[in-house]
Amino acid sequence: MPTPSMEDYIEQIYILIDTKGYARVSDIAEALKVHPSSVTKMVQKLDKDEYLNYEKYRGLILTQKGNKIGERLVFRHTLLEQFLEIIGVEKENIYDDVEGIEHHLSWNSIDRIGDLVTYFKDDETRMEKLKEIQTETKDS
Ligand SMILES: [Mn+2]
Repeated sequence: MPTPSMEDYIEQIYILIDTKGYARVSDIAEALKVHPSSVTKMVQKLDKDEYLNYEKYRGLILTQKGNKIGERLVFRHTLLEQFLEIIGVEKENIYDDVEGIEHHLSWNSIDRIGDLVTYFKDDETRMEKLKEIQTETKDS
């Protein structure tokens, strides 16, 4: 299993490749707000653990294993954003809160949160009922 830090890298690399077609060390450093030398170090570790293939002057590609995990990490992040939005968390807090909790939940918890998100998305009246409660408790 990748560590929380490895997960952050795999997630960002997956997003970069998905949106730009490639992930450069400098882009990863910028996305994660870390020094490029830290990226190089981590990328070498991820290469060793077979999440990606890295060649210094040719860039990097995710292996099948890295790609599969990247996809799940992005799914998890998006799901948790939806969850926090449903329970009424202020928009400005959502991204940072997800970054803070996403590595610390079991896949079991993620799946059950997924059920809850589905429950509210399936039926607009459920969402409205919850919103009523949120409005009542907002300033208490
Ligand atoms: Mn994330």
